[in-house]
Amino acid sequence: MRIVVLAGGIGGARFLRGLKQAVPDADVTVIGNTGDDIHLFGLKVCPDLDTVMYTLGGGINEEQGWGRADETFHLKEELAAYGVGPEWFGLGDRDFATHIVRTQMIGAGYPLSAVTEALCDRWKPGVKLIPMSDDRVETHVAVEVDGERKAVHFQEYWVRLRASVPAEAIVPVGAEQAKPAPGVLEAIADADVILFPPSNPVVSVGTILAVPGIREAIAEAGVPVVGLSPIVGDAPVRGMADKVLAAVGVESTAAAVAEHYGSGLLDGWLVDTVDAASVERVEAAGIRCRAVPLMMTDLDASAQMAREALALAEEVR
Ligand code: GDP
Ligand code: FO1
Ligand code: CA
Repeated sequence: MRIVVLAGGIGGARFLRGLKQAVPDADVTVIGNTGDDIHLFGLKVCPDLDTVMYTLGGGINEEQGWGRADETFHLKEELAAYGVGPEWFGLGDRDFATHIVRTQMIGAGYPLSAVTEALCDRWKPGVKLIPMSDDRVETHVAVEVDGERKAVHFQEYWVRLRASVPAEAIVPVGAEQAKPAPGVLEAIADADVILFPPSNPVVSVGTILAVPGIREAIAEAGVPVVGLSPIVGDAPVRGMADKVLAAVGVESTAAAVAEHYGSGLLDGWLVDTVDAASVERVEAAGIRCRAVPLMMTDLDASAQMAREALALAEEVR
């Protein structure tokens, strides 16, 4: 079975780990969000690609959900001693090596997709991980700080400002000009099923869908497209999805997120059992819906979610 998954960071990575346990023989292609990417200290950092790679490859900091296990921060401390920041972004020593290798290869002329493949040669995530695009796309957030409206990088909004200022607009800068990376459209066209994990619908899956051609390819693939809600009990399980959903005019409920994707894209949608009352509303929007446990408390729970998603895909096929 060929499965394509559009993934952000933590939500996508944890779901993928469950999917691999549920269907170990499946051929899984992950289209990763690169809108969170940031250039720091002359290095290119790809948080969502790395979160998927480290999580599936066994190198992730499990408690945090991002960054490396067993990490130290000597390099960051030394940079700070020179007065070189930003100090608000926590890059660890082990993680730095990934960004150095990536930046060196890009400097040598390799596209991000080839670099990602090379990094995955070490981590062996057991999936084919492809960035959504080799072209630079950077999510910016329009915020108002001290009465002044300005655009900040998504990482600055989330990590430095902790999403504490109202987000007024989300702009995936560069997306309109970006091309899907090699293999993205081919994987979608060859897929037996396409899954949206419980990733952020705006700044993860939304950014991937903003790359011209990807949304169209999914809609035209002619195979079941099934998503899992990242919103449980009218709130994100973690992160700032409620804030960025508000910025695009979508309420923070499992049903509203399904409607936001729409029946032109989604065939099936899973909501958590606490949101069972919203099943009717989602089905009224033309999307088959089931309520099942959606908390990824451990690997078995994530695997069961993956099985439910694949079962719903068979129902709508
Ligand atoms: P990020 O890039 O690290 O923010 O990760 P993603 O975009 O892949 O996923 C973020 C989303 O995952 C957030 O909106 C969370 O609400 C959602 N999420 C995290 N853990 C869980 C979980 O256990 N269950 C569900 N249903 N959603 C989750
Ligand atoms: N998240 C934080 O909350 N604080 C950090 O200092 C931080 C550093 C960081 C470094 C590398 C990396 O791959 C991820 C990192 N993250 C950090 C997570 C990242 O900002 C977010 O998980 C996603 O980009 C949000 O979608
Ligand atoms: Ca992300």
